[in-house]
This record gives sequence, C-alpha cells and structure tokens, in this order.
Amino acid sequence: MERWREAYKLLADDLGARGIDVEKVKAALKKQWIETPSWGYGDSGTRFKVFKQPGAARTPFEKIADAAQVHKFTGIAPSVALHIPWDKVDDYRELKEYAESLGLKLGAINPNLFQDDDYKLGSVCHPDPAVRQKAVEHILECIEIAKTVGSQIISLWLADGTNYPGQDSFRARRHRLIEALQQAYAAMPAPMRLLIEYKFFEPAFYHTDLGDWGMALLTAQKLGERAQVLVDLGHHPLGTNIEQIVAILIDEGRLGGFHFNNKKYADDDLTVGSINPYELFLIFNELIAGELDPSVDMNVAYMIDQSHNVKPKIEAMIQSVLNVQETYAKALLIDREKLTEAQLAGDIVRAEETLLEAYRTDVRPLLAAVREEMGLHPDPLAAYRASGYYEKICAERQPTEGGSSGYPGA
Ligand code: PSV
Ligand code: MN
Repeated sequence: MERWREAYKLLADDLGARGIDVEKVKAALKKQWIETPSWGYGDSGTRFKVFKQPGAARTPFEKIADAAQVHKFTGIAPSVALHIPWDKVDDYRELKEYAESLGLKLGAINPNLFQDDDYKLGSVCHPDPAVRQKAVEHILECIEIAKTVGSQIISLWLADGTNYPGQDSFRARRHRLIEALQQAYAAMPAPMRLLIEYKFFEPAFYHTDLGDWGMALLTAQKLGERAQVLVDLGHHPLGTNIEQIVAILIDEGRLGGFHFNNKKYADDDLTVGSINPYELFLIFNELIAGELDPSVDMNVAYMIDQSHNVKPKIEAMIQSVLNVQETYAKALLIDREKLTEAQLAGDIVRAEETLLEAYRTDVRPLLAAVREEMGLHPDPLAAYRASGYYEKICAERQPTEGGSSGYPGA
C-alpha cells in the first residue's frame, strides 16, 4: 500500500477522534475554486530585466492552454482571468469555446488602465475629462467582453495616484473616480460584479487614489451592492492585519475577491504561502467563519495574482494552487465550537491552541485522498513534471521578440 494511504487512515482516525466530519471536509475541498491569471503564463519581468523562459505562452490561446494544465493536475483551478488588451483577440467567442474545450471557464476581466501614454496623470482620476472618458470607454469595452465570454466579474486595479505633494487635489480626483465608476457600474448587468482593488503605493509614490481597503469600500458603497472590494495580499504596508480587514469586509457584505500571492516587502508577487503561511491560515479562518455564518452573504472570487520571473510558470502556478488548497484544508479542521467556547470563557490559551491544533495538522494525506477520489494523481506537481507538457511547449514555442504577458519590461 502506498505510504500516503496508511497515513490517511491514521489521520482520518485522529480527525474523527477530534470530532471532525472528514467527509464534510473532503466535500468542501472538492468544491474549492481558484482562478489563475493569464498574465502569469507569459514572459514578464521587472523594470530591470525580463528573463525569458523557454516555452512561455505567447498568445491568449497558449495562456489558456497552460492554465488548463494547472486545472488538469490540481482539479481546482477551473477558470482563468483575462487582462485586456494583453489578451485582446478578434473573436472572444472563439476564445471562450477554446477554453471550454479544455475544461476551463473564462473568469474575471481585468481592464488595463495603466499602460497608455495618456494615463501619465491617471486614468479615471485624470484632470482631463477626455482621458477619463477614454478610461471609462475601456471599462465599458471590458464589460462587453465579459458579457460575450459569460464572465460575471470586472476586476479593477488602478495605477492612479500622484508622485509629488500638490500635484493634484485628492478630493477632486476622488470625485472624478466616483463619477467615472458610476458610469461603468450603470452599464453592468446583474449579476455582474465590479471588484475594486486597492494598493497603497506603486507606480505612484506619493499617493494612490485607491490606497487602502477603506477607500475601496467607500467607493464601492457609492456605486451599489454589486461593487465590492478585492483584497490583494501584496498590497498592504508591512504589519497590516489583513485577516481583520477580511473579517470586516465580510461583515459588510463587501468582500468580493482575493488576489493570492505573498510578500516579503511589498507587491513582490511571491508564491502564496511562501513567506507567511500562518497569515494565510488566519485569513482562511475568517473566510470559513464567514461561510458558516448564515447572517452574511458571501460570494468571493478566489484568484491568484502572481507573475513569476524566475520560476517556471506552470509549475509555480500548480505550487501556488496547492499551497492555497493545503491552507484551506488546515483551516477547515478548526474546531469552531471549541474556539467559540474558549473565546466566550476568556480562555485565551485554549482559543489559540484550537487554531494551532488545526494549523499543525499534516493534511497532505487528506489531500492525496481527495485527489484520488477526484480521479487525480495524489502528487500534482510530480504528475505534471512527468507529463512531458513542458518539453512539448519548449519545442513548439519559439520565444517572441518582447515579452508576452504585457507586463513592464516585457
Ligand atoms: C499591479 O500591482 C497588479 O499586480 C495588481 O495587483 C493587479 O491586480 C495586477 O497587476 C493586474 O493588473
Ligand atoms: Mn492584484
């Protein structure tokens, strides 16, 4: 018998003894859905250098083919986010059908409001109404694409901000932002949602127009119920309590989505769970608490936002999906009754130990069992490596002149 099967038996017994319904945990794991980003599959770099990768996807079709590999081996990454115009094609129906032929859906549509010369002073916050109009029209174009491909999410990240004190008026920019987004929101048919992402600096270094979750939330509230906040884990100052932000957004019914990644310093695009796995666990603790609370309505899109410059892209994406899965599995093992009891009794040590008991559980045999029940190989990364797909794309795809994700330097 394979080692993991024996380990699973022991673990299932142990979880049973802890009062955990293993079948319920497995059912939740089978339903997990993590979207991967098209821009994670093409060549990309920093402003210093693009290290081109053999076999990197060069077209939207190739990006989708690579995303399909991630889903094929993990079983829980059934959609891919698009970025327009990086993923612009003549026929979006054809792109959708191609994705579907590989078992994928097209997910969030991300407008690009930061790479045109006109956007030097901003997009929807720009002082010139003509530039703002251009930005709004691009969002409207993305809404049309979303309708065509059957996507229900417009995911908006703005590079808008200023570099120098006095450069522009914070409040005037805010009014322009709200006015523009109101126009876009009005064009979005239900149940399409607008996810508003925030980031505290970069590329603007003095102020960002959507600098934190408060600014994003206030903006969402000015638009309507289908405007929600997107939390990108790399977009907070060091030391920020992200799990608390998540809890409050859930409570307000405004947590719309996630961009998973990890940071050591700022928006580093490191592999999710690679630097601070316990933080990720605490975030999932809040998410599961929200899911179990009938008084809140949750519809959260879980997405990865990572562009790997030096790791092989498909492997890095599989690794990332698995890290999220493992963390979710651990958080599902939290004994919530025990936690609430300890909290109400003021038993701080017991409360914390309840979290740690789940966090310290080695869930790998459980995940292997789930994968086997889903008809997957118990070790997705090893199975991908053995599949020959990487060798195939290296042989088939000759590198492009520039990069192909559209990312800076690319
Ligand atoms: C830039 O910071 C960024 O990484 C944002 O997180 C967006 O979500 C992403 O690019 C795609 O535009
Ligand atoms: Mn992001």
